[in-house]
Amino acid sequence: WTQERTLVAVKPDGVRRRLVGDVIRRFERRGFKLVGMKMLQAPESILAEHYHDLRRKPFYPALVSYMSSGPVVAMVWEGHNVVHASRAMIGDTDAAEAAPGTIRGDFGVHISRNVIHASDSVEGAQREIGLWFRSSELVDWPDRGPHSSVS
Ligand code: YYY
Ligand code: MG
Repeated sequence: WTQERTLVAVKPDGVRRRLVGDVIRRFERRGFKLVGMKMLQAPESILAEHYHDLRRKPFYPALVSYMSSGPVVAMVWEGHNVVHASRAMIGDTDAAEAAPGTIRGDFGVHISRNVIHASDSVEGAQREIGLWFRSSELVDWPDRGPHSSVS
């Protein structure tokens, strides 16, 4: 049982559409452990670093302005295989391709309004967690008892 952590963020459209609770519920139901969470108006410095690899894409300016259009809810989830599992839970980037039952398949309306972010690799997750959270904002609470995903 290798424990991983990943960065999940409900994007401004997801916050406006009151989807934060549904997202949290899905991750909790899956047995993942919430170890960090905050709401913030994402500064452009964080967004520029977060989407650094996409900076030359034609959609980049629109992406940064969308991500700045309202608050995001950033979370760190921990658990076995959580990086891969959370990508499966959120579904394809393009809502038109995302399977029903995934977050984007259920709520996404367009590739550019796809409700949620999740890191796409263990290395990417480490980088993104360090970008969005100070280590003092992450809580390593003991996970024992009947609701623990791994007891
Ligand atoms: O990791 P993921 O969010 O699924 O997709 P990325 O390829 O990393 O793109 C990040 C982000 O950029 C995507 O969630 C929406 C936006 N975007 C877009 O607006 N138009 C595209 N053609 C591709 C991506
Ligand atoms: Mg990505």
